[in-house]
Amino acid sequence: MTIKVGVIGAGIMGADHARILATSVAGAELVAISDPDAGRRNAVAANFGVKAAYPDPLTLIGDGNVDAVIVASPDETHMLLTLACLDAGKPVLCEKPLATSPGDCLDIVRRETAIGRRVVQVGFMRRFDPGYVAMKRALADGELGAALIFHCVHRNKQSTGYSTSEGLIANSGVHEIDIARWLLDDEAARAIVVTPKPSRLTTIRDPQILILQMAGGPVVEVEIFINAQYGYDVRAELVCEKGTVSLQPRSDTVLRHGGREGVLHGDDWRGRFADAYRIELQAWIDAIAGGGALVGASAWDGYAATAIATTCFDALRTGEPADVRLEPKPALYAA
Ligand code: ISE
Repeated sequence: MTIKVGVIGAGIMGADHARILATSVAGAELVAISDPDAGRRNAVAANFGVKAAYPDPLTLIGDGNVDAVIVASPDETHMLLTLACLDAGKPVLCEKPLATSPGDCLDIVRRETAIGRRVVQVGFMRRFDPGYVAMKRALADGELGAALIFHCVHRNKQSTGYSTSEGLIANSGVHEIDIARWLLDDEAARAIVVTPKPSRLTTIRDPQILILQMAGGPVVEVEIFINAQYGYDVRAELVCEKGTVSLQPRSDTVLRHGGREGVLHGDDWRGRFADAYRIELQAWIDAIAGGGALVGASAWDGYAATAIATTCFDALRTGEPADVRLEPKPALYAA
């Protein structure tokens, strides 16, 4: 069975999802693309032989030839497009964030809960990254003992178009929030954000240190630095009672030149997480085709990530710790 997929958005991520679907995912066919920018949508359509290229995303969702939808349009459009997919009864993989406010995320959670089965997956692709998957397995094996501290580093070469200090958390920090919840199988209870004097190469509070106290005990500490200049760099080390487990620096090559030895850092996240994106899309297609449960982040996870990020905004503004308050979790998302 082939799942016919429509991709909404032909920007950086939409075009990349389209490419991965068209070239590297078994059992999927890219049948439609939508973007208000004719140049971008026509380029994706031409590159991958897609006949249906629409300016309007709702036309794509309504296209009877489209079985499932990827939403990779601007963040503020995610909520309405995901709701439209739910109304059309089509499985949807929505890029992060699920919506830009906790209330909007809850609208999606409520709509999905009323349907009574999971239709929405949120594009937190790190859950499929082989490195993070191995870290989670190491923790589950039990040899390391209980998790104590999760150190994370999230550096971008240069900011990609967002211009507020909150944007660091909403755009980049949100991945760390999600991976910490997933890895530790725990919920954030309290957030603290501290910042040094900002880099002189930016006008916002960059870098930032985000600290999450998890309900079950561990502390998560995240450096976010989105104008780090030298390249894209994501690191993580989980400190446990009897040892630690870290991500390996990811590079296919080691460069030795001019008296130095080093690994290469790409310009953005697409190379670093190429495997994660491919495995994520394959798992999504397999779940839809097999009628099985979706295995990626749920609408509830999308809500939690946005709610925790919003709590971090408060902590950033006030310089004080802020408590995370989540709504009760519906039974649909138990386990
Ligand atoms: C970007 O929007 C992403 O989602 C990337 O995965 C993340 O690493 C980057 O910091 C964000 O700007």
